[in-house]
Amino acid sequence: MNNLYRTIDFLPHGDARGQLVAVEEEKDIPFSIKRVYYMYDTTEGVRRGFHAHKHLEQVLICVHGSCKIHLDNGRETAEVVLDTPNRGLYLASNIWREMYDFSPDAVLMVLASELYDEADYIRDYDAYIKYLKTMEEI
Ligand code: T46
Repeated sequence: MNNLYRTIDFLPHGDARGQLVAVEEEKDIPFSIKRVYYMYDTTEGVRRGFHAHKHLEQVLICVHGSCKIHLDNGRETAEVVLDTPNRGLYLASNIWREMYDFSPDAVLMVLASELYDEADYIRDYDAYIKYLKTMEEI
């Protein structure tokens, strides 16, 4: 058990034709899905993210290829490898995240609990630590 993330393994419906994974809100995904986005054609060596969310919950699924996620909650950090299309990475709110080491063929899909709202982002690490202190999380 850790305070940074949890992984969710989805059941692949495999047969002679190949694999199929279905995810349902409030069942496989622990929230109602309001938005889906995905990133691909990521420039080699690039690092993305560098922010936390005040309220947003998300599940990240690398549906093709691989990438790594750096996580930080102000007290501890973790590096998570996403390289399995039937595994999701659940991130609650208030977790700093950076995505890196994308393979050239990586497609990182994200299921989100809210519509896009720039006001929900904390894009400065020092501001994030101050925000956690106001929340008395560290
Ligand atoms: C997160 C990580 C895992 C939109 O217009 N709508 C959207 O739903 C999103 C996600 C982004 N955008 C725009 C905002 C920026 O102009 O797309 C551009 C790239 O977004 P950003 O720089 O925030 O992308 P990342 O890869 O740094 O972060 C994204 C998500 O924004 C973020 O919520 O947790 O992926």
